[in-house]
Amino acid sequence: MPDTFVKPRTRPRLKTERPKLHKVILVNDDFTPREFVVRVLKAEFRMTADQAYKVMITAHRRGVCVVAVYAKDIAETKATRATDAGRAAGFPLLFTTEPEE
Ligand code: TYC
Repeated sequence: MPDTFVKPRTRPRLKTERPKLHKVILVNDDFTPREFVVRVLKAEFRMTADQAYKVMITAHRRGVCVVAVYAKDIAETKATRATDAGRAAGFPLLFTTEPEE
């Protein structure tokens, strides 16, 4: 066999890795009004007023709160849009993403 020959894989892969989901995380700050955070959560993440309030107040008290999980590109798009909504209104509101374990 010439040494450039690559032996084809004969055994099927045992595991098909599912793409990881990514968390969207809301980060607290001292400047963005609570009502504004709630409004962005409702608009961008389709939350009820009740759900949005609970996420906002958790981030306010603990520093961060997981908002939702999505496929990577969707998580990043939503985090960017939500962060941009804050910036457009002059607030330092921040949403980040990170892969789930
Ligand atoms: N801490 C802000 C305030 O007291 C409210 C707030 C909550 C801001 C959560 C950001 O992610 C946040 N006005």
